[in-house]
Amino acid sequence: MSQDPARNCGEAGFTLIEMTIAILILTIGLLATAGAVTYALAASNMSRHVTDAKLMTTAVLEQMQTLRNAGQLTFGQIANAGAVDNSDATTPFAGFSTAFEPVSIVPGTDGIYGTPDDLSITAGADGIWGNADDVRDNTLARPNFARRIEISFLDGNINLRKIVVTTRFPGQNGSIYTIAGTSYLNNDLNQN
Ligand SMILES: [Ca+2]
Repeated sequence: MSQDPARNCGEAGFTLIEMTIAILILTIGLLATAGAVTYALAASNMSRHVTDAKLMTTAVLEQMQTLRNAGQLTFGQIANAGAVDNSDATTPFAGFSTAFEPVSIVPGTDGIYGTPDDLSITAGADGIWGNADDVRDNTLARPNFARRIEISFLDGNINLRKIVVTTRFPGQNGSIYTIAGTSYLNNDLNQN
């Protein structure tokens, strides 16, 4: 009975060197795929941070209009600390900080985002919210994000405010990025 030469060839299998080369090629391919997946995840993460920072910026810009329209703050009170005019207000307001502050998921007892009581869960021994003895819960803040609110008179017009909100957020490789939004608010409930 004669043997099939082609079958003999098939039974010889792969040599060690062939297997080594095949594994090497497979490993290079897997490493390249892992690199692409890592890059895609980093890009996706960055994209999410940009979107969140934009929302954090516009949310505070829109809050200012709501505060004015709802009468929660008077036009004179929508200002940074030190520039607040409480003369027409029933409830005094200390003003918004000009520093970068943590971005809280809750506005605190005053219902206003961007004030010192945003992270407070109790008022502390003095019973006054938003001062140094408050008990704060830092887990209410979005980690590595911070926001600044700058309010000025536009061109010296006392009936027109310029509001610039800047949100700082984490970028790739430990870098920090910022997004800023500007809006204008006038002393008229019927307009923007
Ligand atoms: Ca607050």
